[in-house]
Amino acid sequence: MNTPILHHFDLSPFAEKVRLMLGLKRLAWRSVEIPLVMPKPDLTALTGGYRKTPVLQIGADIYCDTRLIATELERRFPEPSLFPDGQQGLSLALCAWSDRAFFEPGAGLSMGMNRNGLPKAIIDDRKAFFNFMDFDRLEVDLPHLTTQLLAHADLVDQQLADGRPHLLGAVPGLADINAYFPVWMIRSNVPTAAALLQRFRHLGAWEERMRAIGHGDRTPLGSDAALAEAHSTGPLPGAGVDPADALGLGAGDLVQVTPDDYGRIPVTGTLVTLQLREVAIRRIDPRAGEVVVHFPRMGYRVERITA
Ligand SMILES: N[C@@H](CCC(=O)N[C@@H](CS)C(=O)NCC(=O)O)C(=O)O
Repeated sequence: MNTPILHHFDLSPFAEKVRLMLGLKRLAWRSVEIPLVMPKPDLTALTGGYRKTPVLQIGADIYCDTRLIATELERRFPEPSLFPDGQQGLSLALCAWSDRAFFEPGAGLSMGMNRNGLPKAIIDDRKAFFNFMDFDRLEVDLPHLTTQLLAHADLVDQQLADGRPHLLGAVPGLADINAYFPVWMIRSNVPTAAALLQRFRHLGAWEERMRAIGHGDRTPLGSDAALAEAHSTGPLPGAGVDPADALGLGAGDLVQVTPDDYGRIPVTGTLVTLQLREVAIRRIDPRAGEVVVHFPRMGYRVERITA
């Protein structure tokens, strides 16, 4: 029951981030393939509406967003660490860089170069979802997006320029995984990626080292089995509500939690955890039973609602 379940699809770059975390920690995990577009009824039965990819399930605890998934995996499975040499704050801070500034031009290039070959359902879904992408200008913007992507890839190359094997030293960690997943995305999706990236002298060998981390020990699982597992397991007790929290909320308050960037679908439940690093809400779902859905504080708006 404590074996993690990752709800994801193979093409997802944010899921690649978590697959590498699982690989670095050499964990066994179960893989539930989710649809690429809405609706995702089996996923949202667990999350209460959150639709982004990936989501990590452990029993009846559901972890949304890769930055919280990183800290939860580290808490439950400390060794090998995602934060070697005490680099936790810096490594997590880098999520703000790579999840947005590095990812967005890469996602724009991937979409802009492939949109003619993609099913209409995917284009329509992502048009409504990726509010940072101007679909009317994507083709015109390809050169600009290329410059932005390369400027960020260059930061990685600069950091590796003294010959160190990984970004913060000898051992790989979340800092590397953060920097790697946008590069993985464009290598997978952008036909000109090899030509674009060949100017960087250190990137390629580092990418090979990152690939060698692997994905741990993955076995497939059906979404019905994942829902049944949530249903038959109770969630962990929450960490409680910080009385000094600026929002002034209390345990048991009915709240909604909403991403503040894209995919702004609110999730409603009763508050069980409100701490500096995490918010978690309890909800009852007819199929998943009693679950607790966890989010990072960073990037999520928490609001009290009246029933
Ligand atoms: N902040 C989120 C971002 C996740 C995200 O944007 N994932 C993309 C896929 S790589 C997504 O949800 N795409 C739409 C979908 O899968 O429905 C995280 O770190 O997990």
